[in-house]
Amino acid sequence: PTYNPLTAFQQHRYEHDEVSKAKIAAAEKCNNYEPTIFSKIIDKSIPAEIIYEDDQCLAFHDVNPQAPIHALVIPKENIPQLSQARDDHLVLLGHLLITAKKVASQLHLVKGYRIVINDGVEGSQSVYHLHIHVMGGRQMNWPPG
Ligand code: TR5
Repeated sequence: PTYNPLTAFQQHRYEHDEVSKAKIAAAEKCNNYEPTIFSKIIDKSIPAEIIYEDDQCLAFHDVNPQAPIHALVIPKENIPQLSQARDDHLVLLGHLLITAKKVASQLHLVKGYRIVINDGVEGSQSVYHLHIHVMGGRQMNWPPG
């Protein structure tokens, strides 16, 4: 049987929800490590407002910001989602987090900020290339929706 990320109940609930359908389709694709839009941002075939780049990662402004400052930090290696990261990604994952805090500092988020990683369908992940959200410039609410 093929891997189904949803229970039958959730599948039914989501049946008429186009957004959820798209998320499910994306979640299924991620198992094939298919390149996403972020691969095109990495190879510069699609433009992005780049904040920081090195040999391992890239940081850029989110195209649909959910806060006055909303940046993304992504590895150049295509790891589809956090739950698919391996033990040997330890140093890379640390590098992404350190980069996220440097980006926050570079963007003057001196009063604090929110770091988010969405994973999978129930985590509302929509792009299956691992990314860290760096959000700030307003009071963030808790708990997140
Ligand atoms: O929902 P998750 O956690 O997967 O977050 C994906 C994020 O990627 C969202 O916040 C989107 O707004 C963002 N996104 C999607 C696209 C995109 C982008 N950020 C910058 N540039 C983008 N391009 C060119 N194309 C996208 N489809």
